[in-house]
Amino acid sequence: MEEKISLAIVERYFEKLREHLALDVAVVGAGPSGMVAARDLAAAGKKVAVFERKLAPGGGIWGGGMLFNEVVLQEETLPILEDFGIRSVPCDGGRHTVDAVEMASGLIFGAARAGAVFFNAVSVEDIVFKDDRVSGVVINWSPITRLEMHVDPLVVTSRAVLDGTGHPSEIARLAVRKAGVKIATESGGIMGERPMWVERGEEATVRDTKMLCPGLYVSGMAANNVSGGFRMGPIFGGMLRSGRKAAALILEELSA
Ligand code: 48F
Repeated sequence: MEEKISLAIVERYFEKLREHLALDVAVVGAGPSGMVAARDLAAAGKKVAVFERKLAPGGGIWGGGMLFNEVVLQEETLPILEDFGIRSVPCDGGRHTVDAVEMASGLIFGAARAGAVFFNAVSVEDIVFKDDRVSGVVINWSPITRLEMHVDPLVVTSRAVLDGTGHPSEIARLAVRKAGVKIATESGGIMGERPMWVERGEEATVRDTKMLCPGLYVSGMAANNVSGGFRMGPIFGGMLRSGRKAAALILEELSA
């Protein structure tokens, strides 16, 4: 019995990994924007994997605002929540509150159910950059990177990579720093996030969700950071819309 349980896990895990070594889309970061994108892409029939550094996917959702586990969403973004079966409660100004735990778990479940595969506790430490194009991700176990163990990574190739890494925009940073790419921002580099201005931040997150260079897209707070957008705190409508837009842009390119 004991070895059969281990065998079942090992066999299924490696089957999953083998099936996802060559992807349509590699989503880096399981925050709200990455998970909405992953769900939409998988629902459209694309082979999608989400690589998340932490043990629990969900990014910055779980803690709501200052650990009060509720987040706020604009009325017009409710249809995205409804696609995941996540509930909300109306508050003033045409906004709604959402239980942060229901939202995080609902997005995870929805993306997984649509067919996106999660590799949690896995960090993307580099990109594959071939023929002037981002063509995959270089992965390692998060504990290995955290402990700075000298262990070589594995590589997953992908037709498109989505940087959904949040505030640090780690994948765009790698493209600029290591591949010397000029990305699609005003300066051609990382502009850096600006302070809090909710309305502007929400707008910018969606506007700056785009292709940064061949093969590389950006969503969520990573989009704000690369293009110099304002931050917005625990209002999440922009994040959901950003994920949806990223998926649509990627689908358009992959189907061209
Ligand atoms: O930051 P995060 O939640 O992504 P997001 O979609 O959403 C931002 C909001 O949560 C919040 C906000 C809303 O107003 O401002 O901050 O932009 O999640 C990003 C995820 O990416 C993971 C990280 O652990 C987090 O869960 N991540 C970051 N770098 C890497 C990574 C990496 N190199 N490899 C794998 N995962």
